[in-house]
Amino acid sequence: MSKKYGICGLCFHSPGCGVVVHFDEQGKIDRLEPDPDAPVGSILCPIADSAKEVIYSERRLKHPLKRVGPKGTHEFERISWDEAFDIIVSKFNELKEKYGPETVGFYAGTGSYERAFKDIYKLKGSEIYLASSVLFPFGSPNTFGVGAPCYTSLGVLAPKLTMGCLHIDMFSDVDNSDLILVWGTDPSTSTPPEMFERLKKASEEGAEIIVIDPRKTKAAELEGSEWITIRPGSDGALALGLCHILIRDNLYDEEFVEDWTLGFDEFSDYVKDFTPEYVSELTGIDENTIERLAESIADAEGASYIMYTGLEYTKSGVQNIRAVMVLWALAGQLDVEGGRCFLRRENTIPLATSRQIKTPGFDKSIGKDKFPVYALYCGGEPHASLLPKSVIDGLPYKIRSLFVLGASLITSWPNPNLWRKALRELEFLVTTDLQLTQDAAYADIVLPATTAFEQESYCYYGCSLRLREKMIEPVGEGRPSYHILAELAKRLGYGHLYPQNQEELLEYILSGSGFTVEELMKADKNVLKNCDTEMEYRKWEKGLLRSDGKPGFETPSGKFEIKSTVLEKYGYDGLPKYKESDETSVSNPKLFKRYPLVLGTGPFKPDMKSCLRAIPSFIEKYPYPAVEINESDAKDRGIEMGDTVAIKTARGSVTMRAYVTDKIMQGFVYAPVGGGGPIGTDEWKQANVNILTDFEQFDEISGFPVYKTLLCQVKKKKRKRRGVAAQDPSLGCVG
Ligand SMILES: Nc1nc2c(c(=O)[nH]1)N[C@H]1C(S)=C(S)[C@@H](COP(=O)(O)OP(=O)(O)OC[C@H]3O[C@@H](n4cnc5c(=O)[nH]c(N)nc54)[C@H](O)[C@@H]3O)O[C@H]1N2
Ligand SMILES: Nc1nc2c(c(=O)[nH]1)N[C@H]1C(S)=C(S)[C@@H](COP(=O)(O)OP(=O)(O)OC[C@H]3O[C@@H](n4cnc5c(=O)[nH]c(N)nc54)[C@H](O)[C@@H]3O)O[C@H]1N2
Ligand code: SF4
Ligand SMILES: [Mo]
Repeated sequence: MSKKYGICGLCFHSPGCGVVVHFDEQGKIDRLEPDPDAPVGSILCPIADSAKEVIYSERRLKHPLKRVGPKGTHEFERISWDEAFDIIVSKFNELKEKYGPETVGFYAGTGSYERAFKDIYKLKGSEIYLASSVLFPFGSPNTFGVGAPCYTSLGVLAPKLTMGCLHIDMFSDVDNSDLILVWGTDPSTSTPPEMFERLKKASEEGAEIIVIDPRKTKAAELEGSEWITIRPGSDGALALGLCHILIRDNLYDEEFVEDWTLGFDEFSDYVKDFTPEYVSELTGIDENTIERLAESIADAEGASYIMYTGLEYTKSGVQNIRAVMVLWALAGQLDVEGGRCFLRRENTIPLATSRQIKTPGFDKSIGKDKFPVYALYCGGEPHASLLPKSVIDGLPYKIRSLFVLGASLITSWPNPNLWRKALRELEFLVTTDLQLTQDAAYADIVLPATTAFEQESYCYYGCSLRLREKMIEPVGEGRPSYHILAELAKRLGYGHLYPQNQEELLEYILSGSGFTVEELMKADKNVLKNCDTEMEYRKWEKGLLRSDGKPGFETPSGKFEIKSTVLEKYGYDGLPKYKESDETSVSNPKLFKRYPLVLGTGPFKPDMKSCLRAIPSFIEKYPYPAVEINESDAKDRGIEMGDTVAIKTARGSVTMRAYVTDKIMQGFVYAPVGGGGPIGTDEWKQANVNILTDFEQFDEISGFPVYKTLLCQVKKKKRKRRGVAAQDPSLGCVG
């Protein structure tokens, strides 16, 4: 047995937890242990316990594959990497010649989050990483990504429009806050696990923790915490109602408003209607609690929040998040000790961007008209929700081929049948993954990727950067995604545009950072740090936020834009206005009669999407998907723990088991994402939750589907679910 210090390579959502990797006699990874001295790593998430099973899983793809069976099946034969690249390159060139380069597209999913991959293939001019420039030099602007249904609202659009910065340019100073709002996120199960540890510490030290969530997550069980249930999707109304109280009672930061904001008077007029009474009706929270919450936020010696997808997946997701940002600024909790703060720019390691590549044609980018603000901040990235229309209907023109990397379109987007149809319609599809996906059933070529344990790279933690050492050789013939694309670029004739190996990569990425590769190699645990500049607060007053060094914010007006000039320019409401989603008890009472429960969907957190679905310890613990339902809703329906139930929406029905609990509010049910793939138990394979969601309901700014506030009914099923026959065979016997 030997061991080595390194970085966990199982998930990329986290900035990379430091681990001690233990190897067995054959040099295989045996287990992981936390490394508290690493930049992040005092605790590992439960997924880390499964490292060995994931890395050496039977279901890992080990060789490139070529389709031999009909589309819709997973019948492939093994081919070499050379053959695979030859086929891909000749097909891409053929399509380029026949129909134009823009008809070949790329899609990057959450499996592409590895840091070097993100930095090297980032689109020039984009504020986010979730796409790839690899086909830009080929001539195609059509690179899609999982930023279209995830993170961009919170991470880019809302903060950029309001304050001119990104989510990652800020932090919540929870270590110093007296009050912490946990708003629409579950840090106890999200990766990395460190945030929940910090919350625990805050609660032990006497901080008040308020959880605004229709589910009682673990944060709501910490000492000194309070659980406020909210009617799903009404968070924007709550934020506006809290602003109403701050303005009504003169509890807001007048000086800030006067000197540094744009649109306060109009906003103040708009929120006049959001009285505690009205907001109570909309949110289901009683008036006293709303009053008390506003006072607490204004009075706290440092109030911060953590927030995520609970606010993103409604019709006005971006605006709701903006409303919370405005609330924080009005309450004087922006950039103060214990508040929601801006990072000091001096405390970062600036990574190189000079080799980033610009879209070859913003005008040909699909979706720039429908989601112009998304396109603006994402370097012209087309919005992936428009992909099926392009492939199936040729609108605005036909995409004929896709290279999909680390994604699962059929299980992650609403309307799986539409995506199936689109993938079937493609002339040529490549998927690249650790395992077979449902999308691969339509792939012509499947490429095997590696976990990050099998590759060299680096991890970035803001003010520090750490080398990622390869821990083991790739399993089978797997290759890191980064290298697969570098080789693709080379074979398409422009490999020189991307670093082709680790030396070139590090040399490039550190150029201009003030550090050298030699320093990185020599540093303790290969960690470079630049964290010494002291904190300063209210940075807008001191010229610490804008690139020109002037006071103010990096927005078009230089102000904190309560009313966004960019949104107005593109025809949206400038103010953070609240809109009901299309399918709620308020907006569609008729439908509510037929579907009287609110459906929320979200990642199944014991898994990392579907990575663990095939491994024995997961199957033992979670043999089937379960929908959380409140005890009284279950009782009304004669449903008991573990019963097989049908969840129905206006779109369709999905079968799961019932998880009956008092930790979810009455009227709300919560179903896991990730079923519907080709791996795992039959019950998981059949439970694609996105049969229930709606492709036609989305946030108008970000284009994000409304994944969390739809109407449904849940009924007990007596019989097991079967596949639906296309035709009833008994019909032939009638008469
Ligand atoms: N272990 C693990 N970690 C992951 C992932 C994973 O698959 N596994 N996925 C990663 C990814 S891609 C993402 S995007 C993040 C997501 O990270 P989170 O957003 O923290 O994920 P969820 O656990 O879905 O938390 C959302 C919370 O919002 C609540 N909620 C639902 N609707 C509403 C609403 O209308 N209002 C309010 N206030 N709350 C609401 C839900 O009950 C839930 O507790 O997690 C990442 N981390
Ligand atoms: N109904 C509903 N749908 C949702 C959501 C919801 O809350 N409700 N959440 C949305 C969110 S937050 C997200 S992020 C999207 C996710 O959407 P996707 O990213 O399209 O879906 P995943 O299932 O996460 O697929 C990730 C794939 O990456 C693979 N993978 C993992 N590691 C690697 C690697 O190193 N290299 C490569 N090449 N592949 C790898 C995995 O095996 C998996 O097949 O889904 C969205 N869909
Ligand atoms: S959050 Fe879990 S899986 Fe992700 S890097 Fe940390 S320990 Fe590994
Ligand atoms: Mo996500």
